[in-house]
Amino acid sequence: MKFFAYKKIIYGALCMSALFGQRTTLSDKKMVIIDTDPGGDDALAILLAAYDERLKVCAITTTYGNASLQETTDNAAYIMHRFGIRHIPLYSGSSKPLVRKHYKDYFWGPTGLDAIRDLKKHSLSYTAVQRMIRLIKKHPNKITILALGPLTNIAQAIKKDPHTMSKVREIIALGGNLGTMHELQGPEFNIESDPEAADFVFKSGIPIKIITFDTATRLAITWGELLNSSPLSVQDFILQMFGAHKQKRLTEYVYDPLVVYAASYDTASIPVSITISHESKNGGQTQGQPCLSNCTVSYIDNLNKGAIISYFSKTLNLIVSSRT
Ligand SMILES: [Ca+2]
Repeated sequence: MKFFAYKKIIYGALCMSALFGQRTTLSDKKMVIIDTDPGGDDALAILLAAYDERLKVCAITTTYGNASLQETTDNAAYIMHRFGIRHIPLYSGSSKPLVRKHYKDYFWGPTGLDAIRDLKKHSLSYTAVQRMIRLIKKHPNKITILALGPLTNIAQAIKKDPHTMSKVREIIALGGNLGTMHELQGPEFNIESDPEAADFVFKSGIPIKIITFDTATRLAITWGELLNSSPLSVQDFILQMFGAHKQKRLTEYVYDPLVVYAASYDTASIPVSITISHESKNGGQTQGQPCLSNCTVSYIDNLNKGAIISYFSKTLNLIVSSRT
């Protein structure tokens, strides 16, 4: 049997990992699907998850969000190619919210990766929802979904096959704003992009942990700090991505990678009851109340900045050691 065919079978049976030389065995690892809309934050989250020794990435599924579905998928494919992540399948999913129009954030520039332009076009499969369901069916109660973009793909999967999706181990999402910072009110982008999908997912009964925009902002890990703890290959990528906006970007905060840390360390969370505004304009505002019974949603609040920076450094530096 040819090496690549043999390897494909091994990875198909045990799910997939981009790690080489890992100390943890494949069966010990926490299986994850990364649902994402790259996005510079997403790019680093993908790298961390792919090289984290505790995680086994079964698939990367893309959604519209920071940019169009074509652009976010091209960006994901580019990141995977650039950093040697070859054994994780990439599936594209939703191109728009359940009922609303997609508006781009432009936080990461018009194409989602700031200054990196003219990326190769990746053909779109639109199979993210089916593949997500298929993986959950194959590994019931084992797979955690890391939700880094609008929750449309996950909502579509629950609508299509609620029984199978009830066997998702948990969802860890970057989403919502509990309004704990006076200067940071208003909806958070991922929930605001598709409040109907978010509401559906939050009410599905699947255990969901959220890291909210205010919590992540209060933590205040800057791109500059992440850059300083990264190997040269990642520094080059970050600086290329930032292009002319480098000085401004390096003082801004890192968000999506926190989800990967929470998955890797099973970070504790506090039960919360979330309501999501459905106003036709400016919907997506979240409000939290203490949850006293039948709680499936919780928020992560107890994050340690030093421990997270140390995790980023340790994990990203595996990129160098695994490729040399
Ligand atoms: Ca994102």
